[in-house]
Amino acid sequence: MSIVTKSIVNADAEARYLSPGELDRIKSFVSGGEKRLRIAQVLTDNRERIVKQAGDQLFQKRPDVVSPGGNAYGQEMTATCLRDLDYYLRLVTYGVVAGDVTPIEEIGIVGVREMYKSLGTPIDAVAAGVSAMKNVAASLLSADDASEAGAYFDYVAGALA
Ligand SMILES: CCC1=C(C)/C(=C/C2=NC(=C\c3[nH]c(/C=C4\NC(=O)[C@H](C)[C@H]4CC)c(C)c3CCC(=O)O)/C(CCC(=O)O)=C2C)NC1=O
Repeated sequence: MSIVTKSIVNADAEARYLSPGELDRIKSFVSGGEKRLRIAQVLTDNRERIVKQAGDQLFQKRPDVVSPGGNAYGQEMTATCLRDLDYYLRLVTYGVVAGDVTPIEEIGIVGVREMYKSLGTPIDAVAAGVSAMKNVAASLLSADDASEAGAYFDYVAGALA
């Protein structure tokens, strides 16, 4: 939920007008809108490159995951692993656009620890893959935009670490 929807739901629950504090937060959300959309556009346009390069970096750092016995061993499993990175990049774009980690949390974090455990997927390696995406994305963005986007990658990596 974006700050706009959230503020309206809260205010209406108390049948009141939006407070000055809520209006201030909405103002800063709206004025940052262009920047958030610009970042989401770059991440979306470069998704294949971000996922591919991050995957290469991850498999160099963690050759165990793509070695025999590793969870992402074999063409099909490696492709599924890269698909998961693509999922998280997509969720990061949702967070960037909403200016809020809630969509990321609800779609991709709740219950994920148990899920990866049952799949035998080393979750710390997924987190390392997300951090690698953060670095590749940063190379495509201005320092200021990279720092804004970085917060969402960090949120995911932190939640998976
Ligand atoms: C949008 C929210 C969402 C997420 C996050 C998600 C993840 C997800 N990853 C899965 C599998 C998987 N995920 C991986 C990923 C990896 N293995 C590794 O060693 C690497 C560290 C890592 C890549 C970075 C692999 C290899 C599988 C297949 C495991 C198997 O089938 O044994 C599965 C099991 C079903 C399937 O294969 O599709 C799910 C549900 N699905 C979703 O809908």
